Formats: sequence, structure tokens, C-alpha cells
Amino acid sequence: MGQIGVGLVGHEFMGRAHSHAWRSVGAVFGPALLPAMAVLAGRTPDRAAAAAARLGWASATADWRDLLTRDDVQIIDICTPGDSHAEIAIAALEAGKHVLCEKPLANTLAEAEAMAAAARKAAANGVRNMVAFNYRRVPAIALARRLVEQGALGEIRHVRAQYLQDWIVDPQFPLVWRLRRELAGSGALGDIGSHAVDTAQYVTGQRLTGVSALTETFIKERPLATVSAGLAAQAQEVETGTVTVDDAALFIGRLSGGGLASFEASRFATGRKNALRLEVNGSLGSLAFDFEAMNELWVDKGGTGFRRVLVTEPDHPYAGAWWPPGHGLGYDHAFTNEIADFLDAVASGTDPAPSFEDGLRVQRVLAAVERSAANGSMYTLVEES
Ligand code: SOE
Repeated sequence: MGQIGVGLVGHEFMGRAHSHAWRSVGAVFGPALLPAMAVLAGRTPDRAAAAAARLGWASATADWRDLLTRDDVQIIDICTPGDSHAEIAIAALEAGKHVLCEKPLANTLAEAEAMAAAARKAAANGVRNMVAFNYRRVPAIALARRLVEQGALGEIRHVRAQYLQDWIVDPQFPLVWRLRRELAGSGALGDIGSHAVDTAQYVTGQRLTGVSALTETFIKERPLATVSAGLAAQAQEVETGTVTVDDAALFIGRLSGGGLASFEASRFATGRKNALRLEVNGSLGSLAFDFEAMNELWVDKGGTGFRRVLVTEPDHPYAGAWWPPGHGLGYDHAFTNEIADFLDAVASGTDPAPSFEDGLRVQRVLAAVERSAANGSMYTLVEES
């Protein structure tokens, strides 16, 4: 096995999830290229150093640009909020570094197009790119893709995709970066709606060609910082800020194969914690998945009724690399599966999937949703890639 140097930018939720994957991929998959976790980049020296020590990175820097010129970094993994994806990814690709970038690819369609163009140019020199739609590497989702590809569902008639959370139902939840357009690009639509769109397009192998959409922001003002119960109780003047993104997005659309699709992305589905759900109905049968029961895929054959498949068998995607049947995987395992595939693609000189081009396809759907919602839910075509 060879070695390949990795630099990570960002060390919050996604930085922690990716670090776990870089630490575990060698032991589980024995990839052709073993990652050397060379450097973690953060915003301040002390926090970057503390995160590097905690997450297993050999060094730390407070300037991500250092990674562009380091000889011990061949891969740059971007785990920052969307407002910096384009700048970092384009600079990294131009510096000849392979890039893994968290989703959504960018905060705007223009940024996504620039990233995809830079990726195409770099790929001509063997520099690889991937966008981290991690749910494609959940065994049940990969098995769903396999079943559709094998024709088990026949003609696709319906796709029903939801991504439901409830972490901001409390009006006292502060105005974090995910609720600010200038940092996040959009709200539930880009953050979790992008997963629903990519998962639906991946499993069906089809694209959304047009959408009619509604978006809503239920709570429009939020405290700028976490409000202590005492302060809230005294109903003292708490400084607030305006929420500039959607709390929920609902849209319907047509699939390139002629089927009909419905999507729901909400952070106000009280009681739903991380419910990415997909149901696909075809002429020969259906499948249904709920991430909150992520080791199960429900399959109907010919209308005989849904049966539960526990996706932990050795011949199921990824499952055999981990544990014996029935032991199950979790959220973190999908990131290790994803990084294993990325390393294999880099080692074999092939383009990883999903690529920045796939990320641009999702961005085009998000842009069509926002255009439709802004124009009274007018049916809006998704630009062709
Ligand atoms: C949103 O809270 C979030 O962290 C998304 O940003 C992730 O992509 C998703 O996997 C879990 O929820």
C-alpha cells in the first residue's frame, strides 16, 4: 500500500466526521493508498491545534492556503460552511491537489459552475474531485441503486423524498451560520434538500427536469447568541437577528424518465431528528428507506407488499467490510465508505462519484426550486448540465 497526504479544512461537525473516516479507512478497507493525516486548518491557531490533537492530525495551521504548497498534502478535504467551498476548492485544484468537498457543492449556481469548470480542467491532469453526498454510501441506499439498476422496479413512476429534522423548532435557538444566507447559501433546501435530491437522482439514475416549489421561514428573528433561561425568563431585551434562509422547502417535479417526484426538506418536522426518507414506486415493485432505521431497506415485489431487508449481508454494498450479518452500521460508517471509494478512485486514476459535475446538477435543481418559489411556485425547468 502506498501513502497519500491529506489536509483537512474545518473541524466542526463535518470535520469531525471526516477525521473519523480518515482515521478508520486504512484498518477497515486497506486501500491502495493509506492516508497520512498531515495537517488540519482552522480559523485560529489555538483552536486548530486543539482540534488537530483531538482528531488525529499531525499538525495544524490557521491559514488553509498553507495546504496548497505543502509537499506532504496531495488531497484537500473541505469541511467548511458553503461560503468558502468555491475559493478553497478552485485554489486546491489549481495547485494540483485532489479535492473532496462537503455538500452542497456551493452556495450559488455561479460558484458551482466555476468549481465544476476548475474540476474538469484539473481532471485533464489526473487531479480528482468528489462532493461528499455521504448517504450514497449507506449500504441500504447503495443496495437500492443496485436494485433499480438491475431493473427490479421496472419503469419508475414515483419518487417520494423527504429530509426531516427539528433542531431549530425552539424560537430561542440562536442565529447560527446555517441560518444566514451569506454563509449557508440557503436553509433546509441546500443543507438537507440537497441530500434528498442527490439521493433520489442517484438511486433512480434519473434527473429532475423541472420543479414547482414552495419555501417558508417560520421563525424570522432569532437571538444572536444562546439565551440563558434566566435572561429569557426576565424577558430582558435580547439582541436578535433576521433569519435569511428557508426553514422548509416543498417541491414537486418531473423525472427525466417521465415519472413524478415529490420532495420535502424541513427543519420543523417536530420529532423527526435526521429522517432522510426515500420511496421509489416502479411498474414491477417499490423500495422504501428511512435513515432513522438505516440498516433496513423495505422492498415490494409486484405489489405483494413490503418486506424488510436487513442490509448487513456480505454481498450487500460495504456491509461485508465491517461486521458479520446483523451487527449494523451507523452514520459515521458511510463517511469511511465514502473516503475508501475516493482513495480507490485516486489510486486507480479514475473519477470518483459523485463528482463536482454531479454536485452542479444538484445545485441546478436547488436554483430552480428557489426561482419557482420566488415566482409563485411557477413550474420551472432545471438547467441542463
Ligand atoms: C444539518 O444539521 C446536517 O448536519 C447536515 O448539514 C448534514 O449534511 C446531514 O448529514 C446531517 O444534518
